Amino acid sequence: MAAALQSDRCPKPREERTAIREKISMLARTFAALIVWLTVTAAPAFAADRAKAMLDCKALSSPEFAYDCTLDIANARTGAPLEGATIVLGADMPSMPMVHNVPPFEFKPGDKPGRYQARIQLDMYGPWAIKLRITGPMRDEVVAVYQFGTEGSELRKRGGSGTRTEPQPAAKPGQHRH
Ligand SMILES: [Cu+2]
Repeated sequence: MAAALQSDRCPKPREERTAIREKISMLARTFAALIVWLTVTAAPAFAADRAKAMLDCKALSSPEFAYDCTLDIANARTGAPLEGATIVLGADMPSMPMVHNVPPFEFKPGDKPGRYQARIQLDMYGPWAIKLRITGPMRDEVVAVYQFGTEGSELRKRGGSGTRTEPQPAAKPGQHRH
Protein backbone atom coordinates (compact mmCIF):
# COMPACT_ATOMS: atom_id res chain seq x y z
CA MET A 1 0.00 0.00 0.00
CA ALA A 2 2.74 2.36 1.04
CA ALA A 3 4.76 1.36 -1.99
CA ALA A 4 1.81 2.08 -4.32
CA LEU A 5 1.27 5.55 -2.86
CA GLN A 6 4.92 6.33 -3.16
CA SER A 7 4.85 5.15 -6.75
CA ASP A 8 1.91 7.49 -7.54
CA ARG A 9 3.59 10.51 -6.06
CA CYS A 10 6.99 9.87 -7.56
CA PRO A 11 6.76 8.10 -10.90
CA LYS A 12 10.06 6.97 -12.33
CA PRO A 13 11.44 9.79 -14.50
CA ARG A 14 12.00 7.48 -17.47
CA GLU A 15 8.37 6.28 -17.46
CA GLU A 16 7.16 9.86 -17.20
CA ARG A 17 9.23 10.95 -20.18
CA THR A 18 7.98 7.98 -22.20
CA ALA A 19 4.37 8.84 -21.33
CA ILE A 20 4.85 12.47 -22.41
CA ARG A 21 6.54 11.40 -25.63
CA GLU A 22 3.62 9.08 -26.39
CA LYS A 23 1.12 11.87 -25.73
CA ILE A 24 3.00 14.28 -28.02
CA SER A 25 3.28 11.62 -30.69
CA MET A 26 -0.46 10.94 -30.48
CA LEU A 27 -1.24 14.66 -30.71
CA ALA A 28 1.00 14.97 -33.77
CA ARG A 29 -0.73 12.03 -35.46
CA THR A 30 -4.15 13.53 -34.68
CA PHE A 31 -3.04 16.89 -36.05
CA ALA A 32 -1.61 15.32 -39.23
CA ALA A 33 -4.85 13.40 -39.74
CA LEU A 34 -6.81 16.62 -39.30
CA ILE A 35 -4.68 18.40 -41.93
CA VAL A 36 -5.19 15.53 -44.39
CA TRP A 37 -8.94 15.57 -43.70
CA LEU A 38 -9.13 19.37 -44.20
CA THR A 39 -7.18 19.15 -47.49
CA VAL A 40 -9.33 16.34 -48.86
CA THR A 41 -12.55 18.02 -47.75
CA ALA A 42 -11.66 21.52 -48.93
CA ALA A 43 -10.05 20.71 -52.31
CA PRO A 44 -13.23 19.86 -54.29
CA ALA A 45 -15.00 22.96 -52.96
CA PHE A 46 -12.23 25.22 -54.25
CA ALA A 47 -11.78 23.42 -57.57
CA ALA A 48 -15.45 23.08 -58.48
CA ASP A 49 -17.44 25.49 -60.56
CA ARG A 50 -14.94 28.18 -61.43
CA ALA A 51 -15.18 29.80 -64.84
CA LYS A 52 -12.27 30.43 -67.17
CA ALA A 53 -12.97 33.44 -69.37
CA MET A 54 -11.19 34.72 -72.49
CA LEU A 55 -12.27 38.16 -73.62
CA ASP A 56 -11.26 39.70 -76.94
CA CYS A 57 -12.60 43.10 -77.98
CA LYS A 58 -12.10 44.79 -81.36
CA ALA A 59 -12.52 48.54 -81.70
CA LEU A 60 -15.25 49.79 -84.04
CA SER A 61 -14.34 52.54 -86.50
CA SER A 62 -17.19 54.52 -84.97
CA PRO A 63 -18.44 55.57 -82.52
CA GLU A 64 -15.30 56.30 -80.56
CA PHE A 65 -14.49 53.90 -77.66
CA ALA A 66 -17.03 51.29 -78.89
CA TYR A 67 -15.95 47.64 -79.13
CA ASP A 68 -17.29 44.33 -80.41
CA CYS A 69 -16.36 41.77 -77.79
CA THR A 70 -16.11 38.00 -78.07
CA LEU A 71 -16.09 36.01 -74.86
CA ASP A 72 -15.19 32.33 -74.55
CA ILE A 73 -16.21 30.76 -71.25
CA ALA A 74 -15.35 27.28 -70.02
CA ASN A 75 -15.46 25.33 -66.79
CA ALA A 76 -11.95 25.95 -65.41
CA ARG A 77 -11.75 22.43 -63.94
CA THR A 78 -13.08 20.34 -66.82
CA GLY A 79 -12.42 22.68 -69.77
CA ALA A 80 -15.99 22.11 -71.01
CA PRO A 81 -17.50 25.13 -72.79
CA LEU A 82 -20.15 26.83 -70.68
CA GLU A 83 -23.41 26.97 -72.62
CA GLY A 84 -26.64 28.74 -71.77
CA ALA A 85 -25.10 31.16 -69.29
CA THR A 86 -26.21 34.72 -68.65
CA ILE A 87 -23.18 37.00 -68.62
CA VAL A 88 -23.17 40.66 -67.67
CA LEU A 89 -20.09 42.79 -68.17
CA GLY A 90 -19.29 45.72 -65.93
CA ALA A 91 -16.44 48.13 -66.64
CA ASP A 92 -14.63 50.53 -64.34
CA MET A 93 -11.24 52.20 -64.31
CA PRO A 94 -9.16 50.98 -61.34
CA SER A 95 -7.23 54.24 -61.36
CA MET A 96 -10.38 56.40 -61.30
CA PRO A 97 -13.06 54.80 -59.14
CA MET A 98 -16.45 56.55 -59.30
CA VAL A 99 -15.35 58.79 -62.19
CA HIS A 100 -16.77 56.64 -65.00
CA ASN A 101 -20.34 55.45 -65.07
CA VAL A 102 -20.43 52.79 -67.77
CA PRO A 103 -23.72 50.84 -67.79
CA PRO A 104 -23.59 47.02 -67.62
CA PHE A 105 -23.73 45.11 -70.93
CA GLU A 106 -25.32 41.68 -71.40
CA PHE A 107 -23.77 39.15 -73.76
CA LYS A 108 -25.71 37.27 -76.46
CA PRO A 109 -24.95 33.65 -77.43
CA GLY A 110 -22.21 33.48 -80.09
CA ASP A 111 -21.50 31.18 -83.02
CA LYS A 112 -20.15 28.21 -81.03
CA PRO A 113 -20.67 26.53 -77.63
CA GLY A 114 -19.28 28.62 -74.80
CA ARG A 115 -18.94 31.71 -77.00
CA TYR A 116 -20.79 34.98 -76.36
CA GLN A 117 -20.89 38.35 -78.09
CA ALA A 118 -21.48 41.89 -76.86
CA ARG A 119 -21.04 45.41 -78.15
CA ILE A 120 -19.76 47.66 -75.41
CA GLN A 121 -19.30 51.41 -75.19
CA LEU A 122 -16.54 52.82 -73.01
CA ASP A 123 -15.71 56.50 -72.67
CA MET A 124 -11.93 56.57 -72.86
CA TYR A 125 -8.84 54.53 -73.75
CA GLY A 126 -6.75 53.05 -70.96
CA PRO A 127 -6.82 50.25 -68.38
CA TRP A 128 -10.31 49.00 -67.51
CA ALA A 129 -11.22 46.47 -64.83
CA ILE A 130 -13.72 44.17 -66.53
CA LYS A 131 -16.05 42.27 -64.23
CA LEU A 132 -17.98 39.35 -65.71
CA ARG A 133 -20.95 38.21 -63.66
CA ILE A 134 -21.91 34.70 -64.73
CA THR A 135 -25.23 33.09 -63.80
CA GLY A 136 -27.18 30.09 -65.09
CA PRO A 137 -25.50 26.65 -65.20
CA MET A 138 -22.62 28.12 -63.17
CA ARG A 139 -22.38 31.11 -60.87
CA ASP A 140 -19.08 32.93 -60.79
CA GLU A 141 -17.55 36.35 -61.04
CA VAL A 142 -14.38 36.89 -63.06
CA VAL A 143 -12.41 40.12 -62.85
CA ALA A 144 -9.44 41.11 -65.01
CA VAL A 145 -7.77 44.31 -66.13
CA TYR A 146 -7.57 44.97 -69.88
CA GLN A 147 -5.90 47.79 -71.74
CA PHE A 148 -8.39 49.24 -74.25
CA GLY A 149 -6.90 51.13 -77.19
CA THR A 150 -7.50 52.12 -80.78
CA GLU A 151 -7.27 48.48 -81.98
CA GLY A 152 -8.91 46.54 -79.19
CA SER A 153 -8.40 44.98 -75.77
CA GLU A 154 -5.26 43.42 -74.33
CA LEU A 155 -5.12 41.45 -71.07
CA ARG A 156 -3.05 43.16 -68.37
CA LYS A 157 -3.86 41.39 -65.14
CA ARG A 158 -6.09 38.52 -64.17
CA GLY A 159 -8.06 38.64 -60.94
CA GLY A 160 -9.82 36.00 -58.91
CA SER A 161 -8.48 32.83 -57.30
CA GLY A 162 -6.33 30.22 -58.94
CA THR A 163 -5.31 32.36 -61.89
CA ARG A 164 -1.81 33.57 -62.51
CA THR A 165 -0.95 37.25 -62.33
CA GLU A 166 0.91 38.64 -65.27
CA PRO A 167 3.42 41.49 -64.94
CA GLN A 168 1.61 44.78 -65.27
CA PRO A 169 3.33 47.30 -67.53
CA ALA A 170 2.88 50.98 -66.86
CA ALA A 171 -0.55 52.07 -68.06
CA LYS A 172 -0.55 54.23 -71.15
CA PRO A 173 -2.15 57.58 -70.52
CA GLY A 174 -5.68 57.63 -71.83
CA GLN A 175 -7.48 60.45 -73.56
CA HIS A 176 -9.95 61.93 -71.18
CA ARG A 177 -13.25 63.42 -72.16
CA HIS A 178 -14.29 64.30 -68.64
CU1 LIG B 1 -10.89 58.08 -66.87
